[in-house]
Amino acid sequence: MVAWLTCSFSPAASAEELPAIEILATGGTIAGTAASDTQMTGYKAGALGIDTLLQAVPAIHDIAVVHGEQIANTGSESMTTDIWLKLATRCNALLANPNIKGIVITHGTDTLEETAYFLNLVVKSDKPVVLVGAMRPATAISADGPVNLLNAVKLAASPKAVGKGVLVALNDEINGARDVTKTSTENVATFKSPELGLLGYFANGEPYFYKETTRCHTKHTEFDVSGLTELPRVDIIYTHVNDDRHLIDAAVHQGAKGIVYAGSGMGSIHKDAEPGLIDAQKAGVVIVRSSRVGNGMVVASSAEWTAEHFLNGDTLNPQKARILLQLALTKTQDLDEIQRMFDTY
Ligand code: DAS
Repeated sequence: MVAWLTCSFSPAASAEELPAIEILATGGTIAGTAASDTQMTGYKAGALGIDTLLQAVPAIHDIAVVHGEQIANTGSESMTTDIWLKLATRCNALLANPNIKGIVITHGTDTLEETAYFLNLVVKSDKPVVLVGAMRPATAISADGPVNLLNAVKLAASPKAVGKGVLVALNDEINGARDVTKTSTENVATFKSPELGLLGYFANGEPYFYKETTRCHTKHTEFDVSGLTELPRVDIIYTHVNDDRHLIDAAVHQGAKGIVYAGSGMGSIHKDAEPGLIDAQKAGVVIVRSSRVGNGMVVASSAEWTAEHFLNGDTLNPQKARILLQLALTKTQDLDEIQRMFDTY
């Protein structure tokens, strides 16, 4: 039983006046069910289809004419490139239709930031694409899914959201795909853009923008995944005390075309891991220094790392630096060109 409040609304405007919004469902907690309304963990993610989610939020029909598609039904901890490429293809096809004003994607929260950033780089439209999830399953007391979904549809239907890049709407806040990250394993206020800040808020269901990103996105990017069936393998190596080269060597052995090193501090490399990165670079693997810290820039620091042509991951967290490096490698192996991309997106 879905515990969401359901009640009937008479449409405020006739259907032909309301914007058409497509809802692409991928699963996650927003579609999750548990045995009781007090169970907040250990539920089955992606248990409910998009039609059930829409039935529980009839107010959506006052703000848009919505049509739902089930692209996948998975916990996003298991998100795949295949689903990403399906989403990108579907988004670009739908947004080319002049009658469709925007897209909402329902998604698990665990990797929502990654899908948002990937689409921020490959969707070729300035129409709104809004990702939405929930931290409590649909069957829970005070489930956050319904209001998040209502807000997301409102945002996707808003002219204010045009040209803002891919957006993330949870907990009455609007974040941009590039800077947003999940900051709490269980809090409904989990999505933040630490230091760089959110873009706006919802008040009574209305979106209000206060900022927009300075980085290139969506229709202005140089990336095109149409026709691709996979992305180049890029691995992330997370540093720690007593780090060494073994996982770097394993990544190279597995055929990694790029390695994102989640270094300490400003992308610092452990002395016992450095030889592995140097050899990987010499073998043609592109190395990007990122940081496990979570805030601040990673720019050139040690002259030796610059001399070894290790690239700088800017403010992207390691999982987002990996996405940009993957897409960069679909275009070029030129290190100066790839660094330009990290300075641009
Ligand atoms: N079930 C996890 C996921 O699909 C968590 C969530 O959705 O919030 O990402």
